[in-house]
Amino acid sequence: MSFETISVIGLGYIGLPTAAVFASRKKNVIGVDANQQVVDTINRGEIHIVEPDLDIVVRATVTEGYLRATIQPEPANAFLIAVPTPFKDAHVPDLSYVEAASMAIAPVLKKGDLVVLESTSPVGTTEQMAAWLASARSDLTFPQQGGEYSDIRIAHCPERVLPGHVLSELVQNDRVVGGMTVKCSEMAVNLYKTFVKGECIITNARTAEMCKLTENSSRDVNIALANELSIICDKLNINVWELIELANRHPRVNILQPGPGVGGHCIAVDPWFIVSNTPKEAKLIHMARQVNDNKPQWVIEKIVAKAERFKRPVIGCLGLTFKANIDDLRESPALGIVRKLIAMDVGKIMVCEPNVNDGFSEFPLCDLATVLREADILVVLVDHDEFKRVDQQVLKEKVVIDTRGIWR
Ligand code: SAJ
Repeated sequence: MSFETISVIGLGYIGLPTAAVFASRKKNVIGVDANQQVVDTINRGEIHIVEPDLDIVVRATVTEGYLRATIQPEPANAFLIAVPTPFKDAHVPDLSYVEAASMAIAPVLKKGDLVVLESTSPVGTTEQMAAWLASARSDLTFPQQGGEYSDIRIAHCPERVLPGHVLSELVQNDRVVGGMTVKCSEMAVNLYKTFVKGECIITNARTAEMCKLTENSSRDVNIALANELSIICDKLNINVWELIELANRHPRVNILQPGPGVGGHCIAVDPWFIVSNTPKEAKLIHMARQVNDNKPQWVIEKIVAKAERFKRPVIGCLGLTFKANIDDLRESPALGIVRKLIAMDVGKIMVCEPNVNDGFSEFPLCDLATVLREADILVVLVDHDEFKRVDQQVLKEKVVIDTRGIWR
């Protein structure tokens, strides 16, 4: 199977780089997105997200005619679904985008096609997707009915790339490929081998779904331990950064770093898919989410306690993004903390975020030198490189709350 035409549904942080990488291997790629602006931007050879080098690959593949975007799905040999899987109220997974994508591609499916779900999904979503497709196309057989002889092959292959390193991780990382049958898995491996240099490891769809959720839950639980330690150490007057460095000298200990909370659209979301599936059993995973979600409030209380010593302090907040050296504000604990400080009117709030400029208008941003000069209280919320380079002499007269441990 040569996969002459590949269609990627959802051209966001995962879908667009994936589409571009297939196109860079001289595959005809049809990118599908429900947003006309996104479609127009890509067809001009431009991009709507920030990811190093992605603009170059998109411009080249659009110009050469290998990548093209459209609103309406068209026939292809393989369909990759990379749409959002957020949660609704009470942390219940919202699969409406997967359902909409399934219904959109169903009319153009034909015998022999492969459909891969890439979106991070609760266990059972791939089977649900197959059921949606089958309900729309009773003239075709799917793995749940036809087994190894089905007309359509279906697999789950979760994305695992780190924002900021997407293009290299797409190629280098191992991929877990969970087909609904063995033939489904084998076909999906053939597809990914177009560009993946890492190993493609075959399992079933449910295990592949759980594997992705486990990876991000593992990180969340480990960060929760670090965050809890930071609160304990604060009470016991111990430097948590030194403590973790020392404990990590043990050959089998590897504690992660505390911070102001866990942000981004993955680690703060995915563990809830496990909790939602198995609420009674997922005790530790649930507790870790709560520890990490409560950390911003703890930071706010620290700042308020320090502010009480002043009449109306200037509070300099350093960083807004969800982690260092990126421009992504999604689910950012730093942004949540700043918003709350402004709403509480704790003092004069000055914010420096060197990676965010155009289009941010919620409150004014200041340059680093001004914040360092004017602030009575300095709060490090993100460990951007610019902040790490600050001359520590400047900090002498200030109250410092360093949630990332960059100025130990
Ligand atoms: N964080 C800490 N302390 C740490 C590490 C991270 O507080 O020691 C915080 C960060 O500041 C940030 C949050 O956790 O707010 C998440 O950052 P991250 O770098 O851990 O992860 P993401 O969300 O950028 O990407 C993760 C990755 N998953 C794992 O490393 C297991 C990535 O490989 C996944 O593809 C991605 O989620 C995803 O799309 O699911």
